[in-house]
Amino acid sequence: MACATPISQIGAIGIIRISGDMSHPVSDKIFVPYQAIDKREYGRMYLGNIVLGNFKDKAFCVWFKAPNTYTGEDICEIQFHGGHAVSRGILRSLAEFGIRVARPGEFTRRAFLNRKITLDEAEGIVDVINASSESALMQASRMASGELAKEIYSCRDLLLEISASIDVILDYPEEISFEDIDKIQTDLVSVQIKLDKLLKNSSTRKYISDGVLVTIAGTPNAGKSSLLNAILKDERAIVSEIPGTTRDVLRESIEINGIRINFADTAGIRETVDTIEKIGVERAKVAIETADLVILVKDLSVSCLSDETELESSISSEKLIVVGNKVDIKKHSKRCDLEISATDGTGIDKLLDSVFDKLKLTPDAAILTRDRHIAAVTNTLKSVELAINALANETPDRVSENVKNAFKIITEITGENASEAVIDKIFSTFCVGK
Ligand SMILES: Nc1nc2c(ncn2[C@@H]2O[C@H](COP(=O)(O)OP(=O)(O)OP(=O)(O)O)[C@@H](O)[C@H]2O)c(=O)[nH]1
Ligand SMILES: [Mg+2]
Repeated sequence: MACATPISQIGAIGIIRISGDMSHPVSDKIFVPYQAIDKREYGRMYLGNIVLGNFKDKAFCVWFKAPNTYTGEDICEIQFHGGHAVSRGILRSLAEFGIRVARPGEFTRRAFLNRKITLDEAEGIVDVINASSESALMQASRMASGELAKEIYSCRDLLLEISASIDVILDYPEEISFEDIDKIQTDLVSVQIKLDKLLKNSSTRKYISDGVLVTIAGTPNAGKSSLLNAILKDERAIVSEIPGTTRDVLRESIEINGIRINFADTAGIRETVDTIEKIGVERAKVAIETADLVILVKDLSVSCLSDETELESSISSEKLIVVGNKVDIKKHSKRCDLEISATDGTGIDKLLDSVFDKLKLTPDAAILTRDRHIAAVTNTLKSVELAINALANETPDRVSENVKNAFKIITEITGENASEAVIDKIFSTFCVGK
C-alpha cells in the first residue's frame, strides 16, 4: 500500500492505493459503503465512510480486478479528504491488518514483473512525472505508451528471424543458396538502417529534456537586444543608440513548439579600453562558446566592420546562423542566412524556424532519451555491423555469433534481458506510490 498523493502536503483529496490479494478484503475493514454491496463492480466508485476507530469521514472507494490493473494484481484505491493526519491514520490502520507500505516505484515494478509494461515504458512513466517542458512530456508519454518498445521489438523480431535463418544454414551447409544469403544481408541492413535512424534522431535528446542554449552575439549596436525583445515580444533588455549598452549576459527563456529555448543577449564584441565593457565582452565570448547555437547579428545600415568579420570566422559554422538586421534601413549587402528587422518584426518567424532546422529539432520523432538506451542501441548496431561484415568475409558461425549478441543487447532496453542491478536503479528513481 502507499499514498498516491503527496503525504506531507495538505490537499483537497488524498488517495491510498493497495495492491495484491489482500487489497479487497482489507479495504472492507476500513471502508463502509453507504449502500450494501451484493457483488463488487470493478472500476466503479462507491461512496461511503472511512471508519478508523472513533473517526469517520466521507470517502470514495474503487476496486480493480487482476489482471486488468496497473500492477496486474487486485487493486483497491480509497479517495478521502486530504490531510496528512487522515492519510497517516489510514496507513496505520492498514498496517495493523498486515498491509506493508510500498517501496518507491514498487507498483510499477510489479507491473513490469507481471509483464504489464516493458522496462522502457516504466522509464517513460518516471519521465512523464518529472517532465519540465511540453516536449519532454511528449517524449516521455511516447515512451510510456510503448512507442519506443514498438521500434525496438521490430528490430528484435527481425534479428530473431535472421538468427533462425543462419541456424538453418549452419545445420544444412550443403543447401545454402545465393537467395538465402541475399535475404539475410537485406534483413541485416534493414536493422542497421532502423538503429542508425533511432540514434540520429536521438542526438537532439539533450534539447528535448534541458532545452536549447541560443546566444545572440554581434558587434555593438547591431540590434541584439532589440532582437531578444522582438522574440520575447517584451521590452526585456535595454535598447539604445549608444554602442556598448549591454554589459551583462541577459538570459531569458521561452517555449517554442514545446521546446524550451534559453536565449542569452550579450555585450557587443569590440576592442575596448572600458574595464566594465571588457568584462562584458569576455562574458559574451564564454556565452558564444557554451551555446548550442549562435545567432550572429550584423547591422545592414553600416558597412562591414573588422570586428564583425573576425567574430564570424571564430564561430563554427555548424552552430551559426547569421542574420542581417535593420533591413528596413538597409544600406549595405552582407553575407547572411536571412535578413530581419528587429524593430518592425520582419523575418523573426523565419529566424525561429531556422533555429529548429539548424538544430535538427524534430519534436515528433521517437527518440532514445536515456544513456542506457543509447548505449544498448549503439552496441546492438556494432554487432549488426560485425554480422554484415562476417557475412561477406567470414564464416556463418561468426555471423550467427554477432546476430545473437545483437539480439541479447537490444532486449536489455525493454527489460527482457536487463540485469537486476539495472532494474533496481530504474525503480529507485520512482516516488513512493507509483
Ligand atoms: N531601424 C532599425 N533600427 C534598429 C533595428 N534593430 C535595432 N535598431 C536600433 O539600433 C540601436 C541599437 O539597438 P540595440 O538593440 O540596443 O543593439 P545592441 O546590439 O543590443 O547594442 P549593444 O548592447 O550596445 O551591443 C537602437 O537605437 C535600436 O532602436 C532595426 O531592425 N531597424
Ligand atoms: Mg544590447
